[in-house]
Amino acid sequence: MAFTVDRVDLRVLRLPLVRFFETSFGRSHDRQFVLVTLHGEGLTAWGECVADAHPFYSAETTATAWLVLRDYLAPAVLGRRFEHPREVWAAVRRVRGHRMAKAALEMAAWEMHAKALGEPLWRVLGGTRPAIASGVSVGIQDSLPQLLDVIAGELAEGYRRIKIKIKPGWDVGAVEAVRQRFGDIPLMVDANAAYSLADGDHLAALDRFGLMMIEQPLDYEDVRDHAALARRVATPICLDESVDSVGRAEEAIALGACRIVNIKPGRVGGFAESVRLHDLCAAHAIPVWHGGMLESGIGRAQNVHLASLPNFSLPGDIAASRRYYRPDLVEPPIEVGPDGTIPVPRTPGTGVEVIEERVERATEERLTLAP
Ligand code: OSB
Ligand code: MG
Repeated sequence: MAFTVDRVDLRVLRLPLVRFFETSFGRSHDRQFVLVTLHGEGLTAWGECVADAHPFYSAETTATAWLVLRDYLAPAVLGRRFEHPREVWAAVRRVRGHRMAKAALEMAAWEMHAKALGEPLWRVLGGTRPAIASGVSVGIQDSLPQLLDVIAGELAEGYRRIKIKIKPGWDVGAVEAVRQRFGDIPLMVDANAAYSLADGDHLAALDRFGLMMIEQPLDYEDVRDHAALARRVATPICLDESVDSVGRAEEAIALGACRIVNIKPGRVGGFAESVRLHDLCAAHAIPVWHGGMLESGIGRAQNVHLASLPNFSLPGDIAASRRYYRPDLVEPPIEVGPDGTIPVPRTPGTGVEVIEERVERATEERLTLAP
């Protein structure tokens, strides 16, 4: 449904994590992010930018997202009438890159569109599943016994698959310990680009553990090297960081660099690009799953809707609010049932309410933009 954006609020929020989260690129104890609020048609819609305070996962940071949203993206949509949220991507096309900043704005526009229509977000995105299968991403721990304790807790919660973060020195031994203790659970690893092709033999040593996949073993630009690695390891390779656009995914698939793709709407520039990526993968029989960026309930609730599209056939990294933030910024919080699934809300919009007083408390900086 057509909508006009009358006002854009930008905020920088910081939330402490319930427990630290460590990947091959470092340990975090809190999450800083830009929150976009769109006002129009008497409605409020939200977009959480997944860029972090540091440029370790992506070149974008909260500071770059703030600048680009303030000076270029918000001005490109303010006061403009959109017939459909798909038009937002074209409206910001002149700005190169900055896909996470664009995504925050674009995803908010989809939420506004759904709310204006009185439809749940999944319906306007093309979702079909009534519930999504939930997995967890378990960070690098201080010791193997600690890793096993954390995983035991997650399995008791009902999660459908376990992903552990790996890096050189925390890989084969960790996987071996997990297999020994928990047997044949659905298990995968994520290296966040910590290896190079020279580590091919070492990564092939993971083959004997029957992992679902190895996520992003090599560097961001090394699509060709991933294709070479895929010929040396039996475990399927999944790409995360390398797939920053639909075009890059087309190349990766053509080269045989991946058999599975992780979709994060923030990484590719929003929902329209995510749906295109989802459809491209489906056309090539490449299953996808929904990644996570330690989102608050605002971003997490939107992710649940996208993950209900048909080719999201593997459990993703969308887990319960309480693993991350207590309290979360939304009510009701995102919860995982004993069967390891999250229901996809059937009420208009996202199905969650943003608790503005909690947003206010977490706000470090704010700015209101009007035409
Ligand atoms: O590589 O998937 C990743 C978190 C931050 C940055 C990158 C990644 C992750 C996760 C956490 O794995 C997923 C989540 O629980 O939100
Ligand atoms: Mg990843």
